[in-house]
Amino acid sequence: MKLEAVELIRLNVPLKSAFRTSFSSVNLHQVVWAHVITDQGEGWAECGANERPDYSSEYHTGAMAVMKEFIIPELFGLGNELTAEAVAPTLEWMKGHRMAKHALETSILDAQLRSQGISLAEYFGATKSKVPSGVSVGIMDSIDELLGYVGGYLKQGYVRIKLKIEPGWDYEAVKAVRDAFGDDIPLQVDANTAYTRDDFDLLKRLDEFNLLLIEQPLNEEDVLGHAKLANYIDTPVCLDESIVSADIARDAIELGAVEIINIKPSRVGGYLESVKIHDVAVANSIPVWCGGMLETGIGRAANLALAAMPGFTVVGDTSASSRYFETDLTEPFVLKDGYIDVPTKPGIGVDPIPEIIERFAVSREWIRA
Ligand code: OSB
Ligand code: MG
Repeated sequence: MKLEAVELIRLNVPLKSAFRTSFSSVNLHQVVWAHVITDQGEGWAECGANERPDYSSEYHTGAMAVMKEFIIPELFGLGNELTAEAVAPTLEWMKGHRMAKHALETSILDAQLRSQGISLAEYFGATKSKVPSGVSVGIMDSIDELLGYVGGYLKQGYVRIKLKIEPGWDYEAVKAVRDAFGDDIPLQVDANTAYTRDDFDLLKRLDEFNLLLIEQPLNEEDVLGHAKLANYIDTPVCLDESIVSADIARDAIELGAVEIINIKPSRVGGYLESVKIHDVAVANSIPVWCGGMLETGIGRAANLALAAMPGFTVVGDTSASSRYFETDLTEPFVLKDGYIDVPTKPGIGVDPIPEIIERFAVSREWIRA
């Protein structure tokens, strides 16, 4: 393949309700899409970067800058040698910027597979045609509000609930959900790095709720702290922010810092690295699940294909598009008896709807060879 042009589209898509985590509260999904034109056809991907560098060091204006200044010129430089598999080796000299790399690698993978008539799920060797769907529930202003949302999601059929937590919104919130909905609902929590090594006793109190896991309680760089915590509490420790590569995953497993891994393709630099993390985890009997970054259909489609791989034995955050959005930017992803169908069409398997892109796009910029 040969790369001919890249369009970077910045979109502001309203959320149905504010999504609050320990690091931010957002009403708008502000996001960048990469749209590549190759001699074999086009491809699409969603960059996982947030508006501010609050989840990771990347943010979307920065991601666009690094794409334009460094990544896209390298890919033009490959000439006819461009393949999705060549992207990571070509960019290996470039430190970090994994979300920016992911957006380009994935849009090129989409173009490649569309031209070959192969779906992303087939390319991954995925074994499932539908995946069970969990939902991530933000921090609320009151316990009543939280119970209203959780009850609504359970009624819709979500098979697992994840509560965002932070100091002051942890034990009581989890207890209220257990008291209201019982001990049998699959329940887990995500702290997005909000605790420290001084909080181990507080986190140990959560053991009484029989949670599936606690996700990223400590700072992303405190891998050893997670190993100490995993030793101290009964709730399985899951890492999200800390796991940025297959090498880190291998080390965290060996250190006893991680018992379950959240794989987010954008965080780790793409789907090819995600597959490597899946393989490392499976080889070490560590279950994995697919996380999300509030993706529109473009990102959601590809995550579902990944989640259909055999090692994804834990329910992920791959919720229906109606969880976040009033208006879909692609074909919708619909919850059916707790499951969402894995796309079967070539590439990521969905197409953006041009009129809807026009409605939400705040800028569109072309970069040509
Ligand atoms: O930590 O998993 C996270 C959303 C944005 C940034 C980080 C996270 C999340 C979520 C929601 O929990 C996942 C989703 O439904 O896409
Ligand atoms: Mg998380």
